[in-house]
Amino acid sequence: MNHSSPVRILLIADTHLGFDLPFRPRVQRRRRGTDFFDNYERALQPAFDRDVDLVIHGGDVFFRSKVPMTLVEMAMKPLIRVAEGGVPVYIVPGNHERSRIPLHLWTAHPKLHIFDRPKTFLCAVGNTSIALSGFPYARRIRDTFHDLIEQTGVREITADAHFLCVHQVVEGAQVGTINYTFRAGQDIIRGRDIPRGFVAVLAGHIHRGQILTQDLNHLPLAAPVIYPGSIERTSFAERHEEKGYVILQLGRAACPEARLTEISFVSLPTRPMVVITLEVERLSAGDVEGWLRERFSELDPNSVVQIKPLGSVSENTLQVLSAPNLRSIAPTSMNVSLAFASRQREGSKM
Ligand SMILES: [Mn+2]
Repeated sequence: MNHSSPVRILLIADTHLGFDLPFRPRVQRRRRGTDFFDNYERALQPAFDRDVDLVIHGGDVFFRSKVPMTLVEMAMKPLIRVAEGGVPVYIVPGNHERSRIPLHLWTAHPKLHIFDRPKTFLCAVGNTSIALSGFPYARRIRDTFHDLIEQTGVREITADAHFLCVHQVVEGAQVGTINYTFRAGQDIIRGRDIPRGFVAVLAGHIHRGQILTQDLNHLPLAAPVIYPGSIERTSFAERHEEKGYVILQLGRAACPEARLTEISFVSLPTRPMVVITLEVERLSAGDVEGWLRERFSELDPNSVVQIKPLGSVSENTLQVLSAPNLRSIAPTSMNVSLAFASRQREGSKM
């Protein structure tokens, strides 16, 4: 890219690699794990094509904190490819990395950078200098947020544009099918605590893509908080959400300071996710199977289906709903699971 081009940043987060991807599966069935890897590759395509200048991963690279080395290598490979192509990659360790990606390996490449502690990376794109400040996921951040920012050393660094990279909840963020809104809590950053001086806060952790521009009192934030969201649906609470990643464009036209000129959400393909409510008491055990077959036949064969029984389930019905039996009656292209109504708030698992 030449010097007058705007700076383009690819923001991806919550890739949850390893989700439904057992290396030694006990059961042969379609797995969703490949969907996550496919979208990971799709999201990084602009970086493979060198159509962006830098990549930021907002955290939760993996689906949990303990992962096999094979998976780490599978996750690294595309990022190394990006870095090898000359596009630097910056990773914020998320809660699933236990706030430290198991990745001594990952720092082996000079263009792969990890916020393994509060720090600020300086990066030059053409004649624009960009400072990326960040820190790994921190619990109980409400009272330590300012200190963590100070610890990044951001104040000692002069740049055309400063970004804050985090894996945290900011108040006002919404999740779930009921639009649950995060408000007060030890793990939630107050909107008014976002300091001036950043072009934007680039964030992972909230799986629904969204941009926050005001706090709970409708006062403008000092910088927009941009969540690209997860690249695939990690729970049924996300079933209505579009998935994707974000491309930011930073321009300097007629403006002494660089500012965002474009924020584009790019959608990624996802399989339909469907919840089937089974009113057990209205069907005899003998009818349940036929009723389910009928429901399955009405769905896109690539659906990811959850069956939610309502009412008390008899032993016979339970057998119909056993995992092997559900697999035998659903098309093999579907993923079918059973979930009993739970008291857990939808959307609470990130
Ligand atoms: Mn996550």
